[in-house]
Amino acid sequence: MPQGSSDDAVAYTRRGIGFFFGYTMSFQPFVPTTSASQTSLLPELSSEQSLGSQAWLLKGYALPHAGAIFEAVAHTLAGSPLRKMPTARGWMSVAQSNCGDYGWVSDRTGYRYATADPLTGTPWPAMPPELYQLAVNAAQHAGFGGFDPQACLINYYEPGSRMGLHQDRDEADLQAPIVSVSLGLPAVFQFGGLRRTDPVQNVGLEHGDVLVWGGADRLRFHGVMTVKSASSPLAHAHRLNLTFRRVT
Ligand code: MD3
Ligand code: FE
Repeated sequence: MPQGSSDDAVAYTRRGIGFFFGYTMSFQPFVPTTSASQTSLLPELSSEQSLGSQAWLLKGYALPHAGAIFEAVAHTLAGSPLRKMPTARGWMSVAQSNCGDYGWVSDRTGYRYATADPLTGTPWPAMPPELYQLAVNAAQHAGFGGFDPQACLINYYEPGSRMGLHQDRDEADLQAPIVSVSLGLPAVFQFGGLRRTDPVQNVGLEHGDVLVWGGADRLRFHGVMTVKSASSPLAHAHRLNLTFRRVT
């Protein structure tokens, strides 16, 4: 058994179960309705916005697939439940899990990718083909042909959850694209520069939005401001974000 894992497993389990049931109750299938705050309900109205030379916001790109994504994610969470991971100094604010050949994990000793879930001791659930294909297609759409993701990190934000400014640099190829899919409650994404102190651009992320970035923009600092329990016209109580990565 890896060092420190018995304590962590208890915490994982206590928190994991609550989050898992929270998840099943709050992501029911829904029928979108038009509203002023939701600008991209129609797939044919999805648009691309350039955030950097190799960073793209594909507004509404995942909307036609939202139901299938929720189903696929619920399926993988049945094998590896959501849990708040320990960090060197406390706990992640966001509940997380993974699917695919590798999963991002944090514990008291640091961050890394692992082929097995420390909570279950078994490999992460396979990446569902519809999630894999969505990520490959979105990458292609943004100019990154041949993307072959190995990891899908599932980030689950309850109101009050946030993700502080950080860089993603645990992967072998720091030019390879990352694809992120946002569903549920809206959030304000912070898109910074290559230094922590560089000014940040605030970008609203809504249900169905997809971000793709790589190359020169890959090491930009970024974060997610505290998610609000929105007066969202959609019946979502949480925010779900999926990030697809090449790890090795
Ligand atoms: C732009 N997740 O899991 S995804 C993460 O919404 C993470 O849960 C956030 O940051 C979330 O590591 C943001 C969008 C994103 C991720 C990484 C980037 C955009 C990025 C790295 C560089 C530039
Ligand atoms: Fe990140």
